[in-house]
Amino acid sequence: MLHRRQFLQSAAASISAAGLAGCDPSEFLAPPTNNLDIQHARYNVVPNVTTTNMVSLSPDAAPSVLRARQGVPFTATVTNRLSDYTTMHWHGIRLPNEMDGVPYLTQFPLGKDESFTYTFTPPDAGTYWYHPHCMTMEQMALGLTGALIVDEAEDPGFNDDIILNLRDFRLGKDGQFKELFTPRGAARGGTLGNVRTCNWDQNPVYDARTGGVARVRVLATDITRIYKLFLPNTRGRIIALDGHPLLTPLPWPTEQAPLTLSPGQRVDLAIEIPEREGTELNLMALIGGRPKSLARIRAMGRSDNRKLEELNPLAANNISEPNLQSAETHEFVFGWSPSGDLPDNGFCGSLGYTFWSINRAPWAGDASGTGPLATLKLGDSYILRLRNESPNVHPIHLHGLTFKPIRSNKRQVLPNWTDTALLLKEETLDVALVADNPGDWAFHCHVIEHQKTGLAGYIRVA
Ligand SMILES: [Cu+2]
Repeated sequence: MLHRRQFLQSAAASISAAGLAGCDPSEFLAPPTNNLDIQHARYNVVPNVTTTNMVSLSPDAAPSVLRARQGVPFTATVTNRLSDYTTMHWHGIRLPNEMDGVPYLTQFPLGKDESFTYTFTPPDAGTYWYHPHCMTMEQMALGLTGALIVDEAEDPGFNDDIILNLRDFRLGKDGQFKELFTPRGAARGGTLGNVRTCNWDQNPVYDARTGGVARVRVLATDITRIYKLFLPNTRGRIIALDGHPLLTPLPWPTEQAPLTLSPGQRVDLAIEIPEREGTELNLMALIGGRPKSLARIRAMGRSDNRKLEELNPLAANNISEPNLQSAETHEFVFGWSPSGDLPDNGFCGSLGYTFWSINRAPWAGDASGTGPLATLKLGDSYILRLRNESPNVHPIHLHGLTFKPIRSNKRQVLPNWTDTALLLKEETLDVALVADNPGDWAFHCHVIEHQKTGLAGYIRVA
């Protein structure tokens, strides 16, 4: 094995050799490895008060935005500096099963000071995110939810690329965390936070080129809240949902008809920045029926005089179209479970009780406990019939595969590719996919208290 110094010397030698050849030395360096240390952090979420005991990738900042490029290998070495176990999951990315970060299903959880190197080549460009998949109720609630941006192979030509990671925290008057979950919350819609943030700040402002066209990526990484979003007095269009360019257009959201973004979902917006420097646009949400500003975008600099119409549409990601004629249907019933104690079956934490089930069986959440809910044949098309028997809504997330809603008994659905579909009360939603990625893929509600109290399972593709 090379020692670090020898490695540096040999790297320097190759750079100087490349330099002699008259080439750009940076072309000869391997893509950077992301070294991600999961650790405790302190941060002023509320001005002048330091919230301690947060979880991030650095001691004093929100989880960093990670960037990958479509079709180029991405590597991240994750080291656990916490005393609890953990893993990292890459939400929405179609990757090899062993890189999916689901404890026991795809890997063993990482103990203190243990590392795991995740490496995959993202096939799809767009807005994705990362979060732990072990001790999720604690580590996500304490802050560890970050953006993973997969840049298009060709630059789509925006003036700015603004990332708005939305989430709440449950803080007391002293700025410290209150109890993160409650049986009452878990049995209903989940336990809501009380401090709304964007990138861990309250109603922050970001600058964008005056008169330019900005790409604004909004990520709902909260563990509970379903956002109802709109941008008043803003000229824009929705260009992608859950990572993928739209196949069917979505209307521009308004206060009367806001865009619903449930936990796990992302939306990409193209926005015209006003022509007058200093003008602010607001990303708003209806919270308890009232409009609240979550983030602001301010026009700065000399005008670029651009219009939305100048933009080329984003290039489609290459996703196989399911054959609905040959597709077999599998039904999944999301409902209650007899309330009871759920034994902790591993190192990834249990809330200690169960309220929910898929196909009548509760599952411990982060860890595999029962057999697959369904086994799909590699390469075949399927319809997954998601049937909600409960009076609550559930954002249903499937790992490793991309699907599209095709019909519902409750509403007209728009067939856009996704990894997370919000299932309404008493809705039966059919989604279609090609089972083209082999492995055991976690399938669960993204209201984390639901996931951790029974609403989780996995689907096998073989
Ligand atoms: Cu749920």
